[in-house]
Amino acid sequence: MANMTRQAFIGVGANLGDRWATISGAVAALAATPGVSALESSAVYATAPVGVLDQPKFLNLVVGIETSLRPGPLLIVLHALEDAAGRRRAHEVRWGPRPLDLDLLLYEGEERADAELVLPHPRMWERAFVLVPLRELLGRSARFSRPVWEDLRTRLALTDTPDDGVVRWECA
Ligand code: PH2
Ligand code: MG
Ligand code: MG
Repeated sequence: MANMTRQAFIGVGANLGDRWATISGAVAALAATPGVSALESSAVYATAPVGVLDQPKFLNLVVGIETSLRPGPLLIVLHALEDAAGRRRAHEVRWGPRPLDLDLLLYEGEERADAELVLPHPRMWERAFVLVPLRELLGRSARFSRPVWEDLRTRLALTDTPDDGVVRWECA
């Protein structure tokens, strides 16, 4: 059977606890998940909070993966990693603080909007904390040059992203 691996991009964010320890642990766990391979990461960015302004700064990055998991099972993996980082979804404020947020941004060849998942992510084009790392990763990695990403690359190149409040972060 033909190789059924699909590429996907995931937005990673954290603004509670030891943000870098949580993020690096979760990215390593994602890379080690059966059905996930070839993980590549953008740089890490310190970003001013969007939505709810009165909360700690976030660390954000974007990772690209290849996966044999369909979007639904991949989403279950992402939620399990958020839970393992101590996230208590039922108790939190929308756009409020969280120890870990893993958002499925784009999944190769997939457009959908249902109760479970909306793809592409409906707010990604308004968010410099997504666009800046995504543009940086795509600009540097040859892996994500499949024709399916051509429109994405073009749109990223044409989109003027005000990137105030999004600063490269050097891990200690
Ligand atoms: N996530 C949110 C709300 N606001 N702001 C920044 N800077 N980074 C985020 O990841 C973020 C946010 C909800 O998921
Ligand atoms: Mg989010
Ligand atoms: Mg989320």
